[in-house]
Amino acid sequence: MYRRTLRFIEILLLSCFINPIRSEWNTRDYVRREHTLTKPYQGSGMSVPYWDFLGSTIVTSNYVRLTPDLQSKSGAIWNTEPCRTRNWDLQVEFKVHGKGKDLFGDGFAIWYVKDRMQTGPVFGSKDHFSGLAVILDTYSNHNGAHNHQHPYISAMINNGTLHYDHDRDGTHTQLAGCEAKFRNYNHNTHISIVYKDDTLKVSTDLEGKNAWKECLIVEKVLLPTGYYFGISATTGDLSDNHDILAIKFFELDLLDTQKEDEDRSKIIPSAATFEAPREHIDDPKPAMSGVKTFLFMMFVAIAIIVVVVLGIMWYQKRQEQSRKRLY
Ligand SMILES: *[C@@H]1O[C@H](CO)[C@@H](O)[C@H](O)[C@H]1NC(C)=O
Ligand SMILES: [Ca+2]
Repeated sequence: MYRRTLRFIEILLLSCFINPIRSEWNTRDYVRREHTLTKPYQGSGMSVPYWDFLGSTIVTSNYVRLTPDLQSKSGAIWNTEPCRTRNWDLQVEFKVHGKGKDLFGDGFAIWYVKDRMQTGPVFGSKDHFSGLAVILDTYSNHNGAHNHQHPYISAMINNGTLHYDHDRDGTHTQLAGCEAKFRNYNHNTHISIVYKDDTLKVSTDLEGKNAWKECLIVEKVLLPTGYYFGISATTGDLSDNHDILAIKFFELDLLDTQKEDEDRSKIIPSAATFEAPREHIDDPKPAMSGVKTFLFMMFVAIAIIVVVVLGIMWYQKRQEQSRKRLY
């Protein structure tokens, strides 16, 4: 009771001060059971309604583990029902954890794609996919520095022609991304993928504060209806437990500008801001070194002193002259 009261107050405070709050409390949105995975996972018998499993995936009463914290594992879960909804919010509660302090990997990917149940090299799933991938990459494969840190979350749209380049952590095909430290928390972590009005928005709740933090937002993203949701993970030389605790799918209202009977099933995945495979651009030069910064600050300080001293001298001289004029 005490906890519930506390939580109510917390929600009240959060809804006053933090925007946007987790849409879990947005009762207008409609949960679709056929794209949702919640405890208890198993129905009658061993099967999990609406979800199929691949590879190293195991189901316990508390989590669905895509990979254990062991080398060279690969697992996935795939929704059995195609998504017929135009505007949606897919929220995934997950936990990535392992013994590795500095070395861990590789990460996992949340899919909305044409072909389900395909194994492959992109976090355990098929390359040259058709649709959307939201990639939670824990390991930097790139030799030399990125201009961002890992773990890193990125979004990629593919019409089947693009290759995900692991050696560059997909930075050359991504739409957008953000750094996100989502490993080894005691509490569970959440990610929300909202596709609404042809805008893709990815947010995270990693602090356990029940508030979404925006990771990336991309406009003019076209995705068809009729694709499948899935989540896949891999480990290689490095490993982690990749656990999924819940998947919740919310159907969002149609906008006034959207027609109910519009056929969206033939759309080819695309994004207006899409950057086609581009030449490798060197990372920007590191900022000034400590010594350089010190010298620069000293130069600035000396310049200021000189200006001030000259100013005082000029002022005194002017005072003297005006005094002379008075007499
Ligand atoms: C698929 O994407 C590539 C890369 O952006 C683009 O060049 C090509 O025209 C697209 N194909 C179709 C059929 O949209
Ligand atoms: Ca990587």
